[in-house]
Amino acid sequence: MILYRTAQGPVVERDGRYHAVPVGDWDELLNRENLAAWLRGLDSGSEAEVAAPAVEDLQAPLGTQEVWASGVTYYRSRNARMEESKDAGGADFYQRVYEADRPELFFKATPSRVVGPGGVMHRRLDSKWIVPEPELTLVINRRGEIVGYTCGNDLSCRDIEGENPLYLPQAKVFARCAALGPGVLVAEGPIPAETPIQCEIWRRDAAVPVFHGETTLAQMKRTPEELVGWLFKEESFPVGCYLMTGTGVVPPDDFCLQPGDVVKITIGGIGTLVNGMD
Ligand code: DO4
Ligand code: MG
Repeated sequence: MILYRTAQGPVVERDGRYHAVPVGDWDELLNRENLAAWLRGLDSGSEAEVAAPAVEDLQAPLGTQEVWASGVTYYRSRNARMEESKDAGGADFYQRVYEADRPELFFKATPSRVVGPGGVMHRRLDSKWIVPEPELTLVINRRGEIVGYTCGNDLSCRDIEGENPLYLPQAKVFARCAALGPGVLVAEGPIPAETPIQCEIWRRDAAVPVFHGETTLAQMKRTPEELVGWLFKEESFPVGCYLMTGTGVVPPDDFCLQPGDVVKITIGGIGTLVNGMD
């Protein structure tokens, strides 16, 4: 089942058919007891059926939740970070966090900094090395239960974070720095390890993408439950929160996003999140 947030209210796709969800408030919906079972049991009579939402009607599938992120959860990210920060002595601390019990967790965005499907993300103008990070994003209710999964883009300024680790918030948090969507795969069990995560970047009218990369969840060093356990330690989220789980796909070191680029992030079972760059 995929839950979409549209201008007309939440819509759930079940076995290829779409139904309006009779709870308009996204925060309330995410925090329902047994969300998956409740959505499965919704009246499937024709009166509840609606047309598939048009792409232009899709909104970022979040309410008032904060978005957090995990880092260096894939070997590919560990290597990329060690390379970008070598002049700042980064080799050691990225290797250490990759191996430590405690993961890297950082604040990524408030809802106003998040764009939805088709939204335009912002290239920080004081960065000369900005890249998308395609990340499985966990949708977590106030009880710390993973209720779903969506595609996330943790847009990152590699030059700013590589210059000095204390600049991480500036490399990560700025206007339109995160994208989520297209919908939420409602968790009816753990997400399979073989789930593919792909990223394509298209430029102007090129016939092929300027970048294509992919990984699978099996390459992630930590489990979603482990990351959520750390995030909810000594912290509470009254309406739940979203957690990006880190990137395993990094474009080559000479790659930088350009105005007009289109980033497509596809995660198996969820769909494709498409965003332009300003
Ligand atoms: O430590 C810097 C950020 C890491 C990150 O965002 C990732 O691995 O996805
Ligand atoms: Mg990231």
